[in-house]
Amino acid sequence: MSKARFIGVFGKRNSGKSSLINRLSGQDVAIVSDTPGTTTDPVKKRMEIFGVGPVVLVDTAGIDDEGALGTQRVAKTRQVIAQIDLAILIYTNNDFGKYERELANRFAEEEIPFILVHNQSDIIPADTAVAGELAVKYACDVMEFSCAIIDEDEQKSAVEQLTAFIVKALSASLPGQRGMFEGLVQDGDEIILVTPIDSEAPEGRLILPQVNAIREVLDRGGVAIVLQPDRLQTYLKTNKSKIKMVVTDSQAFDFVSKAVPDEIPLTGFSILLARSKANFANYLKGTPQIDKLKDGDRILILESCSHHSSCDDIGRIKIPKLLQKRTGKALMWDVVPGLDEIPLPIESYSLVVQCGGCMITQRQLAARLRPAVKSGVHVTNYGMTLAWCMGIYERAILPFKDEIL
Ligand SMILES: Nc1nc2c(ncn2[C@@H]2O[C@H](COP(=O)(O)OP(=O)(O)O)[C@@H](O)[C@H]2O)c(=O)[nH]1
Ligand SMILES: [Mg+2]
Repeated sequence: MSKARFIGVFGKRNSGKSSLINRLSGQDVAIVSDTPGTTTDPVKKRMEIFGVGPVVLVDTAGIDDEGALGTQRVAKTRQVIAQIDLAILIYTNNDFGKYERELANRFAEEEIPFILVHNQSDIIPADTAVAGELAVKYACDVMEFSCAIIDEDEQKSAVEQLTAFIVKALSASLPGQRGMFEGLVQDGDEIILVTPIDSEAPEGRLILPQVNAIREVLDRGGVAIVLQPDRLQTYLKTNKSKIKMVVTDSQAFDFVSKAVPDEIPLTGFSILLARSKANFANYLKGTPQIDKLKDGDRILILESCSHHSSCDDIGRIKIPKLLQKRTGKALMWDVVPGLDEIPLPIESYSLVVQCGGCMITQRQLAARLRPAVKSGVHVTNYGMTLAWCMGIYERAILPFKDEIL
């Protein structure tokens, strides 16, 4: 999962979006010009903000473009909004009109925190009454800014003020991903991590969920015992009483579940990973619905990284095959990569299967599934679907049964 937080910079053409991004990042990354609509593609600038970590500033040039067809503009706005953790909305000339109000309402609707910036205040200063009203109406920070200040100290303090608002808004917003082992490992606990080194294992290294699991067990003061399936039985024979939990690769679940006595909690890396991200409670509700699918039901598969061919295989081939086999029903499929438009109204689907989401942020994941969750369409994800179809789900979620709504 990408750890960076995304900040979208919105405002009418020539309001100073690119200039503000340059000021914030201290570099000339965005093209600044007097000709409206100069930047047509969203420009992304990565930077570090102390207290937040890596952020990506997204220049949303073009989404106020009256030349573009209305529907295109809306789609583009929707795509940007789906990606961001925070919005900065620029207005000038004390004019908070239809365009600004619509955006502010969208942010509120999508639960995206935002900051209002009155830019070009060197030309027309912000009317404090207007700013105050906006601050109350939208319960957000409003600040006066100018990208044209020449005095370095003044510029620095304005940027510091804006940065402070960003830090405040981001730390109050949706919490970041929680740990895979949150609430599961305490000081001194021994956790067995079963990691088969088979033909599917990459050459010379462990895969990321395994590496993260080891690191997190250590961070939590636990003891990580990493072994291959064939070592498990022998190890358990002498150390059983000390083991707090066993985590295994799903592929080895069958074998491992026979070796691990019922009194020791057993789960899978992919389940822990799903638990660490948005929507786990919804997945817990949605996954068992797989067995209620009927002939002709339509399944939506959301593949968040359109370029990752191994995930692609899971979404396009493995999951449909397994679901078909498990249910024995004639199902229909729509596979949607990236942030592409979903072809049918969300209510047309009986189940939404989201990929693991390792390439997107927590908020992007939550935003992607929000329409389904809001409409009461059942949702699950790749790892939990695999577990269900392999018949290992019940035992694998047992350690989290209290988290089921
Ligand atoms: N005087 C003044 N000019 C500004 C300010 N911010 C931006 N500009 C100028 O306004 C024009 C448009 O700015 P730009 O950042 O390209 O706007 P964008 O279309 O929203 O990205 C450029 O000529 C900038 O130099 C400001 O605070 N004060
Ligand atoms: Mg621009």
